[in-house]
Amino acid sequence: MEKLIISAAICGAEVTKEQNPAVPYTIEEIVREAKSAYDAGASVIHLHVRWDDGTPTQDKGRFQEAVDAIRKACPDAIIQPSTGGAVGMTDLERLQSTDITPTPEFATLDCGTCNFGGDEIFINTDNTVFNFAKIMKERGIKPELEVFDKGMIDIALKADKKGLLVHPLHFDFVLGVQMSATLRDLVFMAGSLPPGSTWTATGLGKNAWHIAAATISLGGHVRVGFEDNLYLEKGVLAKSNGEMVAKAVAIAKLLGREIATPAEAREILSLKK
Ligand code: KMH
Ligand code: ZN
Repeated sequence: MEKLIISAAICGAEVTKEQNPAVPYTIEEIVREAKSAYDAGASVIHLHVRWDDGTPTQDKGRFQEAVDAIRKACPDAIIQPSTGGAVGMTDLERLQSTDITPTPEFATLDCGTCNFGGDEIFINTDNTVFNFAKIMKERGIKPELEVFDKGMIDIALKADKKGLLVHPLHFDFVLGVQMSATLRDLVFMAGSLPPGSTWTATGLGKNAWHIAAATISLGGHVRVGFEDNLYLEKGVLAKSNGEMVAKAVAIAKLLGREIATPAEAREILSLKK
């Protein structure tokens, strides 16, 4: 089986220090969390940034500062800025994270509108998806196609039909937000991809660890981190993203799956660098 790429979603836009004091806001805290994940075996750092008071932002300068600082601490890590940002941000605001120097090799592309709980809606119309895909293709950025249900795979395939994506495609299944996170769901999503695609899966909250274990067994790649889950196990808050990456590494070891280095992850994902 292909080596396992572990992505660490270290910060997110929604989780707070009130929920887990280790959630990073400042640049120093973001670097601390990126390094803990990288040292534990993560090759991809999925990045959101915050102002020092925790407010989510897609500010280009803040992203530049965070990426430069992470790069110093984790020289070969694959840094994947979010273009999702936070609910309610405009498309232009969100795209700022792709406009830093050097141009990111990888970034997320959210492939549809999603119910985020309560009255929160994360809006990604077809035109938003196509426009983000076009800009990322022009800039030479590989999109990680974030899909929160099967319909979003279909929207990504519409973008592909328009020639807006470069093969092989890479997907991230975000399960447990608007779609449930059973093993049947996971197998259905993995079976719905075009041949040759690679995929990562993320289980939100209490879904994190059964989705990680099943994904490792199925040959997919795994995302863990504070953005998706704050607990190492039921009732035990994770002290760092590194602790969660270490748990994913331990599960992989039990199941006989080796961990990809950043260089190997770049090969598997066909990243340009
Ligand atoms: N924070 C969510 C609204 C992504 O990073 O691309 C969007 C999100 C997806 O987290
Ligand atoms: Zn994100």
